[in-house]
Amino acid sequence: MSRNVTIGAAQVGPILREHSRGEVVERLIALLRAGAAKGCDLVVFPELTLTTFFPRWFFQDESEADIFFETEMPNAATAPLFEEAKRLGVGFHLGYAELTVEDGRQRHFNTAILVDKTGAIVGKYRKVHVPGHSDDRPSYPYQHLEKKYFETGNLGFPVFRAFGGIVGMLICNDRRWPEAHRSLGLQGVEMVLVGYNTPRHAPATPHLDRLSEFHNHLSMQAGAYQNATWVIGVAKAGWEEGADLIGGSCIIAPTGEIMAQAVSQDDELIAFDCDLDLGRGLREHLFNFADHRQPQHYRRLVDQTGVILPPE
Ligand code: ING
Repeated sequence: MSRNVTIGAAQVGPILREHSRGEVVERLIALLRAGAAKGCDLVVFPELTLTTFFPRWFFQDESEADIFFETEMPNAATAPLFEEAKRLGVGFHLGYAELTVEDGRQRHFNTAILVDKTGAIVGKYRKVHVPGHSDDRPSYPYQHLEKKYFETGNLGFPVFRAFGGIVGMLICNDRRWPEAHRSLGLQGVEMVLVGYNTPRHAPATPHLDRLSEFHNHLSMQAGAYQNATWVIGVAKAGWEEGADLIGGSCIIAPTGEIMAQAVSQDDELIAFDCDLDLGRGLREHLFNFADHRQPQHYRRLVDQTGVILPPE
């Protein structure tokens, strides 16, 4: 009997600085309901879904940025989302800025959680590949100060048994790094959930702007195919506080094919009924690690060529 999970990718349009958490949660609840109406078991929201992408601004005093963080989850603002999800019997993935105390000190993470159909948090991931810069670059039309506001995630690349399969999470820049997908793939992941906020124009690499959508899908389709897993990529999209964020939210099969894709730059729910056993077939044949990798030979080759030459 196949193991099907109907997944909704809930793309979110621009969130402005003036939008309250309550206003945003109302939009998320509308998307959750749209997913329930399409029979979704799980609805995936983007990275940093509760606020505007605040790392585009330089705050001299980092505590000024703390207003964009959540100190508890759920909390008063997000409780309605958890309650509605439980009432509808739909799970969800939520990206948000996490401010917590660990090892006796304040910690700031770019975080994503997995919530099951009972409203319980069953998984958490903290972004490992924190891009951008920490210094003020006022000459840029908008900045990318994630390195100033977030620490490197300290939870590794965990997978979770949920929704009848094995689920992993990545956040935005993580999706560009093969090791991130591979770390989940080597644990047998069957669904990778990835929220992202990606500006079309990257001030540091303007020559790549024309490829922003291509690189977005290339990264996730490769991750899906080479690890025989479903990948659900969900954007915060549209013209947000002077930055043009790409959309292109999509549901990608383990074959690497895009099975559903958003067509707007705004709030939009796309859904697909995902057969988790599709990946199992690829892992048993095409990507049978034990059969085709033969560690004793591979290890020798890597040892022979294992020297990583320093840049010139
Ligand atoms: N955003 C971007 C991303 O990796 C970026 C950062 C933009 C990298 C453009 C390269 C080019 O999609 C986040 N939030 O990681």
